[in-house]
Amino acid sequence: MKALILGGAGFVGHYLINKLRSSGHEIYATCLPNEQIAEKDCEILNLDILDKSAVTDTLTQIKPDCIFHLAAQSSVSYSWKNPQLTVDVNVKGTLNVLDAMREAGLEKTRILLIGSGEEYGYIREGACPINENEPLHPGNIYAATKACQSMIGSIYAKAYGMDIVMVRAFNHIGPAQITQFVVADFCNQAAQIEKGMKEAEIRVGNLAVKRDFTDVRDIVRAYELLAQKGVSGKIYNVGSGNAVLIEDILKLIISKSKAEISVVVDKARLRPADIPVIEADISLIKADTGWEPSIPLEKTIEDTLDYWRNEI
Ligand code: A2R
Repeated sequence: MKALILGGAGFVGHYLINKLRSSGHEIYATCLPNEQIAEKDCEILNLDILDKSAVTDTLTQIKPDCIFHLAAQSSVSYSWKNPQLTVDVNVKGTLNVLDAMREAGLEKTRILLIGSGEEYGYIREGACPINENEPLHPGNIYAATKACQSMIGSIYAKAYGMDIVMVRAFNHIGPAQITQFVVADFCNQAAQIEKGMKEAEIRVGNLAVKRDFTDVRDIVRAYELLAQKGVSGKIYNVGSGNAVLIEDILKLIISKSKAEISVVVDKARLRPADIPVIEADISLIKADTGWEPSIPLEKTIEDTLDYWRNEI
């Protein structure tokens, strides 16, 4: 398969390139002009998805068999600071990609639109683990843009017969994730404390929420399977199916650390609004592809801590 990864320089892009390469696929990956993709054995192109004619040119030139659309403004906290850019990239950018596919005659090419478990937002009581048919009540700007992306994907699949598979990925974690995300942030702080580079306290935001964490290496395996076996027009949750308190994750990180660490609440890390629990029902992806997560949380935390120990 000739695979095109849009947004290949990001956290997931790195793992997806490696996964698809190990499966023997031919890979093209795009990144913004100011970004770099370290992987060899794949064709790298510069592309800003806000430049629609450039997207059309890229698709016409490559004619991929499958597109993985990862390009996004992917941070919830940054979406509060820059809602305009978040809407531009995540909504207009996705429309550019879908319209460019039509212009390039690629309606029958499969595309995975990567959305988020955040789309469900304020989940009604008793709805967790949440399945794909639940109504969406996004609670932040990022979530609203991803909900919009999945709605546009459903509309284009129906209206134009396009081969679109939509994904709602719940929190994914692992080595090399940037520290805007909670687990990477805590592991980075713990590693700095171990090296005596910082006072022995981890600064935290809201610890009382529960999220559904999956190792990024399991996530990209799910994307490959969805590219092969997902049903066009369907939306799939990708997650662990098991929500964990952020506080328990922090305790796990501290228990794996070699230093004595205390915890301090930092008001700057609290968000304007937080959803209390998000947990995925993953029965649909299991039924259609056979996928389920295989890497335990403890192993992901150990690997992420090791990554930061080597990195700093
Ligand atoms: O924001 P940057 O400079 O880190 O670049 C991100 C890139 N990106 C774009 N690519 C093309 N055209 C744009 N206008 C544009 N704006 C941003 O997409 C970044 O390199 C990549 C997305 O990667 P990450 O931010 O690391 O997200 P991650 O964790 O790999 O998630 C992949 C997908 C995203 O759609 C998430 O919203 C979803 O999975 O959870």
